[in-house]
Amino acid sequence: MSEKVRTVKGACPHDCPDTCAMQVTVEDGRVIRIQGDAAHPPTHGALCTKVSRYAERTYHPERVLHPMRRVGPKGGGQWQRIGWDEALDDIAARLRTVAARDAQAVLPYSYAGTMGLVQGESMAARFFHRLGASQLDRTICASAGGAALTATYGGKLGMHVEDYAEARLILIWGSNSIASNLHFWTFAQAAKRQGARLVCIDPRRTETADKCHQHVALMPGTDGALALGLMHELVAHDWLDHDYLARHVSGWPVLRERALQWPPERAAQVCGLAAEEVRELARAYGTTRPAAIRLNYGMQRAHGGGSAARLIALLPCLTGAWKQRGGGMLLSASGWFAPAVDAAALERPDLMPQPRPRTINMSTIGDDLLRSASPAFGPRIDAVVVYNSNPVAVAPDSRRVAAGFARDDLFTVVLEHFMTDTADLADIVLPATTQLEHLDVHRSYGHTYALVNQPAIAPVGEALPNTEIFRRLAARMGFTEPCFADTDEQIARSAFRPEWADFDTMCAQGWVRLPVPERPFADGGFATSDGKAHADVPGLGVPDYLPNHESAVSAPELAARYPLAMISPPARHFLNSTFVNVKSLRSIEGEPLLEIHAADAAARGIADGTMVSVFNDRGRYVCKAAVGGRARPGVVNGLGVWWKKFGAAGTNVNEVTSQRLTDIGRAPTFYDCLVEVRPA
Ligand SMILES: Nc1nc2c(c(=O)[nH]1)N[C@H]1C(S)=C(S)[C@@H](COP(=O)(O)OP(=O)(O)OC[C@H]3O[C@@H](n4cnc5c(=O)[nH]c(N)nc54)[C@H](O)[C@@H]3O)O[C@H]1N2
Ligand SMILES: Nc1nc2c(c(=O)[nH]1)N[C@H]1C(S)=C(S)[C@@H](COP(=O)(O)OP(=O)(O)OC[C@H]3O[C@@H](n4cnc5c(=O)[nH]c(N)nc54)[C@H](O)[C@@H]3O)O[C@H]1N2
Ligand SMILES: [Mo]
Repeated sequence: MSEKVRTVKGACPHDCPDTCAMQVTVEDGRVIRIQGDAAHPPTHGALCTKVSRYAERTYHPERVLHPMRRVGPKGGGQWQRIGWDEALDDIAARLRTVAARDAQAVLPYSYAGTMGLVQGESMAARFFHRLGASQLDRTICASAGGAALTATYGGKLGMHVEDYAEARLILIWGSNSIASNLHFWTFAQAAKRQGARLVCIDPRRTETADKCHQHVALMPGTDGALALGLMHELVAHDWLDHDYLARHVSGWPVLRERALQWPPERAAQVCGLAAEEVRELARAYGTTRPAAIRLNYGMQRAHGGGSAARLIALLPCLTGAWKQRGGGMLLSASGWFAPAVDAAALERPDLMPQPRPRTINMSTIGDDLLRSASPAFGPRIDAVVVYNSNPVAVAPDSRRVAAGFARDDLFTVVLEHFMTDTADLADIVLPATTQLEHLDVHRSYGHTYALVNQPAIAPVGEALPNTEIFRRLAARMGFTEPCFADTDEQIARSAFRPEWADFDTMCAQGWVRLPVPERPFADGGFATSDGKAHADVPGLGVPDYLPNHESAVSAPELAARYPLAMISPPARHFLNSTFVNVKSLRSIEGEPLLEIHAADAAARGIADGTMVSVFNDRGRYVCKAAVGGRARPGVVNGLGVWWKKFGAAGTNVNEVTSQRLTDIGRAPTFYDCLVEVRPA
């Protein structure tokens, strides 16, 4: 190694349960290699295909390198390079004008482009709180499942990912783990080598389903019915842990009555399965120890998604699976970080005016940008500041989202690495640093380690970290509170309470394991007020199966016109809409595809490779058909999330998805979507 070569400790910033520890090799100020940290147990030295190419993204020739102002019509693609001072003066002046009427007319729009606690909602949140801007309800991904876990366990808590290696049965439920949770898959593989049985519960025959012993291909949005069918069998065969139920579960008698109404035949009929599949699955789950469930967010993107997640979260409480290492379930581990992260210090909600500003749900941004002022809604949205998100591509019903962002009287600022579909509709685009260029600290929603990310290189071009952009804006707005002068290191140091994750230890090692107990619920001890898992929840009752908004049961007239149920799960080589513009990854994915079963294709005169139009009352998506075994009859899979400008006719899959929300958690229902398909 030359003397100019050094290794920097990093963390993967992406919205993925794995939050890997990275080793970044820098030579002469340039990143030459990115590897997984072999010492970090969940990462065990391996990165996914996407992030091992992160340097290609950072040094991409199309990086936004300096601030730009729109010239010509909105969306016209004409930009003028401007200096930082001019850009920030301009933005401050515009925000001040809007805020002089009503600061709630300003809306921040952000999600998890980076999951970092520093470059996420620290300085940005302080800024918008102090301004009195509308608050954003960040629901686009996980809030139905999150509400379900909180109702059931008292928090977003679950198994240690490492413990799946000890399981004898793993239900991989609503998760394409090989694509979206690769480091869990490694532990599942270890269990498989020891003789464990792997079952995949997913409407799509995913690459993960290919590698499991059994694939239960249920209809989208029917997981609640399947869980109730399983419970029926657990009761009927007495595969229950009565002691665990008596001591650690509240509301079981009512749930038991409900479960008894769901014999396997009824569940199978709703799910589009054979009764024998339900019976067999129940037998395996009821009689194998340890038994683990890896639930993922795919199953909660439908009307009844929250109730279904509550039912599934209760399964290990019925069988006492929590007692064994390698038993239990995991949807999210992020709640383990709740006591460790000092969110109030990071985000300073105390800076908000009283009464607190209204809240806008990010999942209904399409409608909300098009709404006029009213007593119920409050002021029209006049300014949006987007960072860490690409709503024009990822938010549902995107024809309306794009129409909203195209409003001439809307002032839009986008902090980005690239000219995304959203940046295309901005008034001002500001260049943001990538993970290789800034400091951050991270928690995870799939393991229990806190991580640090040291900057490896100087910012590319004139890019600045999100924090610095909001710091400079705050100064221009005249915000003089001392928190607006905090450096990134001060913010990073204050993010974790030192007794949970000491910053200096994190810097030395790269990561720190939180002191989360082994077999956390072996003897109850849930995070609810009474320490029990709750089947019956005040205000919610006992969970039930709720059919999709868009199904033959709930909307027969709609189902007659649009008979196919569409889901739009992530493509393996993209991360939501991130990486779509990285050529090497895009060439692996090829082009936007709609997977369709041979019988459904034949009935419509569609062959493999036919360009098709996927449509409903909301819009129309044009892409290529992939006829084959990945789609079950009655279901089409539109893999996401492509940038519209890379799609045929400038469309992507969200043209057809709806803004309706889930039963609990106010989340989107991307996978509750009826369509029809025709050759284009
Ligand atoms: N490579 C890659 N990794 C990712 C992402 C990505 O885009 N690409 N996204 C990241 C994000 S933001 C998240 S939230 C996480 C988790 O994101 P998830 O969306 O949970 O990710 P997957 O596990 O890939 O996909 C969900 C699976 O659920 C299935 N599914 C769809 N509808 C249903 C249903 O009704 N019932 C059941 N049982 N299954 C259903 C889909 O077919 C798919 O295989 O992954 C993260 N990791
Ligand atoms: N149809 C359909 N739609 C979906 C889904 C689906 O399964 N089907 N999945 C949904 C889910 S689970 C999620 S989580 C959402 C995700 O939606 P988003 O959170 O919007 O995720 P991305 O599309 O990856 O966009 C993140 C953007 O942040 C930018 N970014 C990254 N780091 C930084 C930074 O440090 N600073 C700044 N300023 N920008 C940065 C990236 O360049 C990228 O353009 O999409 C949802 N949309
Ligand atoms: Mo997500």
